[in-house]
Amino acid sequence: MFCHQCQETMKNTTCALAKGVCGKTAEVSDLQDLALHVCKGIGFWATKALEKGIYREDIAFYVDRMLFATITNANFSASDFESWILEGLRYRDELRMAFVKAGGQVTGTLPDAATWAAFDAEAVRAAAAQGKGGWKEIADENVRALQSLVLYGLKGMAAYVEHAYAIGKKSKDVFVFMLRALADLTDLSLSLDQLTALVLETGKFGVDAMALLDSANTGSYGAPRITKVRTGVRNRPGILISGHDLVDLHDLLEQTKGTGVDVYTHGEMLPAHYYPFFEKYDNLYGNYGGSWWSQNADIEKFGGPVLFTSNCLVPPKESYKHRVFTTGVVGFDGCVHIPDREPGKMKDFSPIIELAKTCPPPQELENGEIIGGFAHDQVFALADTVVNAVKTGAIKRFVVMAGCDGRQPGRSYYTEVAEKLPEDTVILTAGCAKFRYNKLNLGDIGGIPRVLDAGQCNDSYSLALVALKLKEIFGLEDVNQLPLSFDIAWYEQKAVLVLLALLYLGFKNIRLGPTLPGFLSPAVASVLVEKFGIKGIADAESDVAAMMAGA
Ligand code: SF4
Ligand code: SF3
Repeated sequence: MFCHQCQETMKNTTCALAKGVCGKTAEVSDLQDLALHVCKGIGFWATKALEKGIYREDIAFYVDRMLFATITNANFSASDFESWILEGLRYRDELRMAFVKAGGQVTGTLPDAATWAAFDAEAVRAAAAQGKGGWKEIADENVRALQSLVLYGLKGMAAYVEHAYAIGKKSKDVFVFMLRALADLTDLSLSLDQLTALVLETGKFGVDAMALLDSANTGSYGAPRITKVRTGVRNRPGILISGHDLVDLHDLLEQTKGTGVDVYTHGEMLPAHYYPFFEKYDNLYGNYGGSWWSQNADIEKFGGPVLFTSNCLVPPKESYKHRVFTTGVVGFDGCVHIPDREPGKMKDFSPIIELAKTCPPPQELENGEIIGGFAHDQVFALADTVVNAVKTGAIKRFVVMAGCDGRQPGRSYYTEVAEKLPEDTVILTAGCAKFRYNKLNLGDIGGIPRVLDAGQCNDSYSLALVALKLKEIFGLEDVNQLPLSFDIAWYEQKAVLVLLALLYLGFKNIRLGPTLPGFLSPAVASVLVEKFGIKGIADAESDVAAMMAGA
């Protein structure tokens, strides 16, 4: 295997042994490479077919789901990828045939039906084991680095697009870009400049994808508003729901209504509480536990079933595996998978609810509250207060600390930064990075909490909107003139997309930690440093001092 897509990659270079640090096996890693290789082929033929006016949304959505399924900690099942690859090959050939039927010219001969009929799961496994479609096939390290930025950005984009799609919002432009970008990744003649342009274009469509999801979420569930979320438990059985999918949460709340079973959020599902729509469900009790990596301990204590609606799933321990359910692109062999919803219907979560009824209530981990809900509308509603506080000097600086959390002990840096930032600073956050400091009591500035949580990682878009609004209010020419610093934490590929989106929007001097991506080559890393002022982190004390000095 050769996987370097996340921040926890071995020695910050590559997971190349029998298993990745995340627990992904070499077999699954190779199958994921092959699945992406097939998606690139689909992208190639889909782009050709578009020239003839042929567009298949079902195929675009399939590609989207594959990109999402290969994100870190989403799907660990070899058999899922085997069948998806076979499905993808069919799609690719349908596009190729459609192109030919429309008068398109192809070189070489097309494999016939019999050839493809013989290509079965075993053949898929054999091709994957040979490393087909993997990074090792690309020799030039700079091409590999730039392609990684594009591909990982696309994965993040795919996740957000999938969540929006579930709510009924889609964008043909974004789908077409994803297909075209995948096609471009098959073209090894692209220059480094052309690849760099593709990286920035990925950021542009990343903004579009996040805007799409933002409008889907707020359109269906209302604009997030200041909310206090309980961290304690009550004496009834519960279901823990994790991930980013709000439609799954909605289905689950509808089906648990009046059953005596409570629903608790975990990790990135916490911000669901901020949406007014979910207020009517009195069995949506609170948030349980910390961010994704604390799930082993949290699930053990929770005692009831857990539903994973997206990443981040940690390979479950035998002691609680029978209580873990997956849905959507998430998969783990041996865990029950809840099938996709049929058009116009809900997913059927009854197996989870029946199991919950037989389980003890969750054990209490803590008993406090988390405050959040500071997405764009809520912050805009407070704009006068915020602007005044800046003008009077009560707020000296905003520090964006959005992004991901992770297991590495060095991430205590982010807790330290939050603690060490002077009392006249406000932290803007989104994503699961916040679990490093959202339970500290950091106080408020004239009623404005010092930690403003906008929501999930995709709500980093909200933070960008807030910054752009402040720029407008203060009449600045450049967003980088604001008293604003970035100290972003990354782990998986959605954070790559968020970073590319921020670069596209013109934000500079972003601190990125806890380590710079291992998939960057030295030359590509120095371009990011020189052109965009991206920097790694030092220790909390010197970084706080540097940020307060505007660096
Ligand atoms: Fe390693 Fe991260 Fe890839 Fe898992 S996703 S195999 S931890 S680089
Ligand atoms: Fe977290 Fe996985 Fe990135 Fe959505 S849930 S931010 S790590």
